[in-house]
Amino acid sequence: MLDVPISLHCWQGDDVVGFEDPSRGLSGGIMATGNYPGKARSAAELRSDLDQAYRLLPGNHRLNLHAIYGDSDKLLDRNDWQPHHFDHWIGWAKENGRGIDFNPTFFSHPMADSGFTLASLDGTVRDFWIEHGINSRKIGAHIGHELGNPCVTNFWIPDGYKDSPADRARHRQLLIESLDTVFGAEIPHAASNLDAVECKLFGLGSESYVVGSHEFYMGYATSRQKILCLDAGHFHPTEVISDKISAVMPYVPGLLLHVSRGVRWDSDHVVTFSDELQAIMQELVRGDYLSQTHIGLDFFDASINRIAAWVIGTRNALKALLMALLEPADKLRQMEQDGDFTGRLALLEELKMMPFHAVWDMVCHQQNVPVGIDFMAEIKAYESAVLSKRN
Ligand code: RNT
Ligand code: ZN
Repeated sequence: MLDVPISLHCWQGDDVVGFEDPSRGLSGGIMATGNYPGKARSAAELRSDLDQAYRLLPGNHRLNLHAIYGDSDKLLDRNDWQPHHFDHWIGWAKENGRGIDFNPTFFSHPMADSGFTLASLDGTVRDFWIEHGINSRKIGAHIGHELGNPCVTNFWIPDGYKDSPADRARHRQLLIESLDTVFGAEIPHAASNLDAVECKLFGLGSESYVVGSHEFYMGYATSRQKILCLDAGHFHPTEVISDKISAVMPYVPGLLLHVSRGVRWDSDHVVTFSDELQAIMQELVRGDYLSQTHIGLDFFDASINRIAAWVIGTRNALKALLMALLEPADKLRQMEQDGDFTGRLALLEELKMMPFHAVWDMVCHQQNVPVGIDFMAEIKAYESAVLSKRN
C-alpha cells in the first residue's frame, strides 16, 4: 500500500478557482457548492494546506495540478502560463520527493463561454484551445523531466449541449482533429509526459450531449494509444467503473482513475469507504493492474473543511487498497475455478469482518501519522491557527 501513490487534486483546496482573474466563475458544467471559510487564495496558501494534508497520510503521495494554478506576480491569462511558472511547485515537490500530474483547464474562461472549446465550430476558438493543450503538454513534460518522474497530463473537455443537437457527428469529428493536432505537436522532453483523456456522460448545461463520451474516448485512446481516464462520477448513476477496469485494460497503455463520489449526479462528493471504492481497489489488485494504473482523486466539497476533505478521501482510498491487498485472492480464485460458488460467497462475506483496521492502525503508527480519528485534532488546530485568519 505504501508503494502506491495517490494523486491529490489541488482543486479541492480552493473550490476549483485557481489563480487567474478571480472574478471568473467556475464553468464547464461542474460545480463546487458550500461556503466553508478558509479556502486557499494563493499558491503559497495552497501548498501550506497541502503540506498539512500530506502530514496526515501514510505513504508518499502525488499532487495533481490544473493549468490555472501556477505561480506568477502578474495576473496571467490562460495561454500565458509557461513551464517556468510551475518551477515553484517543482521545487516544493523535489523537497518532498513528490510526483506531480497536470491538467489543461478547458473551462472558466471567456473563450469557453459558448460551451465549446476544442470541438467548437469556430476555428478561432479551437485554435485558442489547441494552443492551450499544447502549452499544457509542454508544462507537463517540463514537470516530469525536472522531477525525473513522468507527469500524467489529463485532458477533460467539457464541450456539449444542454438540449438535443441536430448534428452530433460534426463536433466529434472536430474534437478528433483538434486532439490529433494537440497530441501531434513536438514538445521538449516528450517522454516525461503521459497523455490521458477523460470521458463524461453529461454535465450541468450539457445534459443532452457531451462530445467526449465514453465510446468516443474508448475509441480515441485505443486508436491513439493514450491513457484512458475513468472518473467514477461520469456514468449513469447505477453504472460503476470497477467493472470497466478489466474491460478496457487490454486495449489501452494505461489507466488513470478519478476516484470520486457522485450523489444523484456527478456531484463530486468526498470519497467515502463505499462498496464501489472497495470494488475499484479489489479490481486493481486482483487483476494485477496497479503498475499500469495512475490513481487520482477528483472531488470538491466547499461545505466542509477542505483539508479534512482531502484527508478523509485519501485515507479511504488507501484503506480500501489495503483491504484489497489483504484479501486471499488466490484462494477466492481457486474456489471460483472449482465451481465452489457457495464457498466463494461465504468467504467474501467473512472477509468483511476481518480486522483489517488493526493493520491500517499499525501502518499509520509506523508511518508516524495519526491513528484513527486523531487526525481531526491536527486539522482543528491548523484551522484555528491558519484557516480562520483568512477571509
Ligand atoms: C469534470 C472532470 C474533471 C474535473 C477537473 C477539475 O467533470 O471530472 O476531471 O473535475 O478537471
Ligand atoms: Zn474527473
